Amino acid sequence: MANLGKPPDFDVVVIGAGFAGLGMLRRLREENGMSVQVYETGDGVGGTWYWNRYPGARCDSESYVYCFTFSKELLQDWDWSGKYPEQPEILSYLNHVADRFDLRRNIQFNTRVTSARFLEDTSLWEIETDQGDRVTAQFLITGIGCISSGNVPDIKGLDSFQGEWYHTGSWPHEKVDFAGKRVAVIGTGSSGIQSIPVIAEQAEHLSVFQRTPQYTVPARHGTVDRKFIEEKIKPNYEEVLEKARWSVGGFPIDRDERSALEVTAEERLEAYEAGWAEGGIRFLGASFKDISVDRRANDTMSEFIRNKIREMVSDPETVEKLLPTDHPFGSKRPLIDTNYFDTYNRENVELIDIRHSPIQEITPNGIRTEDEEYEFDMIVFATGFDAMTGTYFKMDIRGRNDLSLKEKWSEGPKTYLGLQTVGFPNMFMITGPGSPSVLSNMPVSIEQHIDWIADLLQFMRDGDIKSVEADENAETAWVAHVNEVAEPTMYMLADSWYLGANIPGKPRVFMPYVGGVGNYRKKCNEIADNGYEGFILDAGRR
Ligand code: N01
Repeated sequence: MANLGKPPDFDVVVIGAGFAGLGMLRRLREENGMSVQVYETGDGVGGTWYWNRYPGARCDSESYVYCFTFSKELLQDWDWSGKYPEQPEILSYLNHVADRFDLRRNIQFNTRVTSARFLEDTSLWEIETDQGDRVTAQFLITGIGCISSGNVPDIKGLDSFQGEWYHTGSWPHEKVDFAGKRVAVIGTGSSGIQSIPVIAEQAEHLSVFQRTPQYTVPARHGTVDRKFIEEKIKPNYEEVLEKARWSVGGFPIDRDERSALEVTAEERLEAYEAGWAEGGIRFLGASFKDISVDRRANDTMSEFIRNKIREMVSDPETVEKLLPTDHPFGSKRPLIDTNYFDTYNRENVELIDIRHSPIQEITPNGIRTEDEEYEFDMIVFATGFDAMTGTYFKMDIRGRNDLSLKEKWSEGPKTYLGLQTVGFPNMFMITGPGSPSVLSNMPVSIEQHIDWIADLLQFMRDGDIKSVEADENAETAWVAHVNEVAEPTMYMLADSWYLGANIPGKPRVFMPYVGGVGNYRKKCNEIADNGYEGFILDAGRR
């Protein structure tokens, strides 16, 4: 009761200084006039792009839409050099934003939030860090990323390995030298397929340990098309961005509104070939409308990609191992690569199928599978993340009645709009589970949440409202809706991290919202316009 009447140390504590944390800080400080403290584990800004420094790391969104949009000047001034932004350049961009908008003065680096507790008598949050901070704030906002808790599989013997080993998601800041080394890469998701071709060029020998063969589409990466940017994008930026905001995936592209099954086989092939030639999101996002919901339509695209693999890889045995046949295209995160399949034509690269001969243990000298023992100087784990919930559970977050978030979400995350969870008043999640988040171009979804949360905080301040909490019925209905829209899609037909399937023991629940960023934005706007329907706004506390 001692805190009653005492103002909090900050209006808002934000966790994380990636895209989400930086944007939230700027918006609340500059436009809402609030006091904000950001805590960040790393020694610099960047979030995902601070940690994921592995060779070949770049974003799958084309660079001109992978950015903040709050400043017209920033949009006009910043020039990306590549069609897809590369990790060092995204990190420079985020550092530029931090400097240009003077954000660092409210960020405490090298500081991990260890716990956050809701104090019911005052409706404040009390936040503790590993640096000994203990502060109070009216609001707690997480900008901790969706894929930020690295997963190093629990393989017997890792401690005994005498070489070097790394996880792609916490790559060293110093250069890792592959020259003359025998390298193993475990995992063929986005991080694996980006790093494998680059490591293959540098290492003496590379062995790729593949559990699930993947569909991947050429990125057609290269330098940015300046003429396109100067003539089509920069003069029309607002229009381009609006299109992205109201699209399905957060990209300003038009989907083919025909069914893959209503056109002739020749027309279909022509469309797939055109998309393949353009590459990346233009193959994935601009394709027929029913690829993600109709298995027969999907089969046409899946088979098209399998045929491309057959054409690109010369050794028939390797082709067989690489062909994805156990899940439809798009049921796992679609991948975009540069020279991935070509890499298997190199003399110094071999593919090891661990679906049929699983890894038994890591030995002092390498890796032993059921069939063979291999020697390595270096192991790279491209084995992904405990996505969407893992980073939340690393902190002890407790809401009303001392309820821990880990306990509340023990059967899978439950949220209202992916923004709040019942029992945790005044806490917001930027791109939390139950929002489009990882199924979209992230900055589009991040900025939508930033603006929506900041508008609500302003509404509360203007109306002298002290606390806000999602209503139980609204949350139950939203969780049911998230499941209902996911159910008929291809996403339910693979063991993916979207479903938590990559982490032993994790509940199998589809975590992001598949209804599209435009529909979702509309829903959030309507809820706000209706006086924040489904949220309990309380003027009484504090
Ligand atoms: O991780 P993943 P990621 N033994 O989970 C395998 C984003 N991202 O870091 O498929 C052996 O996708 C696992 O096998 P399987 C993007 O959203 C974006 O690559 O589960 N293998 C799989 O092959 C992405 O989806 C970008 O059977 C094991 C791989 O490791 C997300 O981050 C770039 C294993 C993990 O793939 C995660 O991507 C990078 C085990 N015990 C990342 N456990 C861009 O925008 C897992 N695997 C470009």
